[in-house]
Amino acid sequence: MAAKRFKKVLVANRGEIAVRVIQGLREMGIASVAVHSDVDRTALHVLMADEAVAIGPAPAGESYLVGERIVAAALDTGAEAIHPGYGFLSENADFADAVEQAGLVFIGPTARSMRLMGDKLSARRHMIAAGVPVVPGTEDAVTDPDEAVAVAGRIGYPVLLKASAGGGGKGMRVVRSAGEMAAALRQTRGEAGASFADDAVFVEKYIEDPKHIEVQVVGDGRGEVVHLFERECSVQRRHQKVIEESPSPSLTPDLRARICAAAVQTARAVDYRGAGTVEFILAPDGSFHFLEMNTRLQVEHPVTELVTGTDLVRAQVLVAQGDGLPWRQDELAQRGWAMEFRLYAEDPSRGFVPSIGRIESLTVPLGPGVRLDTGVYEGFDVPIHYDPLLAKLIVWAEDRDRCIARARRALGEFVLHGPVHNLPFHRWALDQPAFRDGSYTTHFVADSFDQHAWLPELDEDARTALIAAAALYEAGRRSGHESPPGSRGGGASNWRLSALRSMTGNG
Ligand code: MV4
Repeated sequence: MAAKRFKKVLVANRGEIAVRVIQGLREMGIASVAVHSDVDRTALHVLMADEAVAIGPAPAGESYLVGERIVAAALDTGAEAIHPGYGFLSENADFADAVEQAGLVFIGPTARSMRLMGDKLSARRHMIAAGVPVVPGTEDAVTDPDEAVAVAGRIGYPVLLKASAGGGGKGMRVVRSAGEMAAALRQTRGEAGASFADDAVFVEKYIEDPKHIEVQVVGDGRGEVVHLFERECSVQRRHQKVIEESPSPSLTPDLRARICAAAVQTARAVDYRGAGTVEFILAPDGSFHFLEMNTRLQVEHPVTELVTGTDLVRAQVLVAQGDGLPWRQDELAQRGWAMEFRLYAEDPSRGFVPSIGRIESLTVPLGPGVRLDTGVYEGFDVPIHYDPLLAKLIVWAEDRDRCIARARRALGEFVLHGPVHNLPFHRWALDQPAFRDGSYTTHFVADSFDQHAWLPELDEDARTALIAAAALYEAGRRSGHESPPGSRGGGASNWRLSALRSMTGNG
């Protein structure tokens, strides 16, 4: 295939990923077209792109998810290709078809790969046929509770009921005994039918306390596939990843080689084109199983870029142009260690509810080994309509200990005023023993993070002032009650806690 160099590409996304793609295009000498909703008129991706097209009102369903408007914007501006980023239309096979039917190039996999991997049962069947290890379970949808009980009897409890059309942790239910099966199956099918218009549910062995390991792959669509090693993504909260790192602290060289080979086998089995990620679950006994394949560039791709010294957006563009892969497998290696900290506008002390508002001040750490992929700037009003991800801090160092030290330094220098955010959560996570020694699993946040016992850290002066103020307040209150300070049980630590909580708004 003769390579056709793109001159202009439309970026069908917003926020930090749209900025990242625009930067990659610019480095390749390719002009960029941004699209934006009404509230995003002054968003960073719009300011950075060479051109911008308004595509509708704030709700994503009326703008970023309207495929026809995006295709029309590309045709109107003379763009030759569309980069979908992640989320929105990135894994929508009908959109990929519409892009190609308009004579444009979709920078991503074929619609066929997206359909095949978008359905979990179909992905499972393909992987079984390709010889990739999958979690023990059924190859077909299960509707009869007696059949589900028979399967569970064979593979052993607990089992997991999974909706074939589910994703991101939706449509899953753990079943621990035969007595729970009928009701659980009915509920999971009902929810799947209502949420995904597809009530197909299958049974899998439930792996307790797993690690989430994923492998970055890039294919040329003609059978050639390379992997760029793994990312460990077990620091997550309700299926939303918060910290990712590469390499995984849990893989031996042998296990790494086997997981990466299974990922390549997965991608080859579908003649994969472009960048994709194969997700595995790693059980405490060291066995690993295919879970699903994400047919897009992922949020956490920068940790792979830093550890392998590559540019995945450039690779996506080259493959889409028909240039083939930019590297051979033997040119790729992991060097050093990288971690990504997702900066969300959400409040860790209030169940991580999203927060909005103007970015009042922003001091970015930078310095050696620090990268910031951001979608915001000082003065920008964070809209309520989209994902609360503001930016990603990615840190690289020669080994894991130095990476943690550098991350602590960078997170300590980072100042953001405006929306409530999770920087204090990251500083907390870095100090947890299970994180520091790399033993953390997908249950880490749920098991270790207690929002009610958690005090966001204060600097020393603020802490001293608060404790002094609380002591004075308490002494005054107690003298009014005729009881000397400290005469009631647990006094000192209790008042200190409650005073700190009320004064930091961390009740
Ligand atoms: C599992 C599992 C345990 N056993 N499957 C969650 C989202 C989807 N990608 C698959 N997920 C899981 N599937 C079996 N058979 C545990 C999870 C899971 C999980 C997986 C990856 C990352 C974080 C997770 C958090 C909770 C549960």
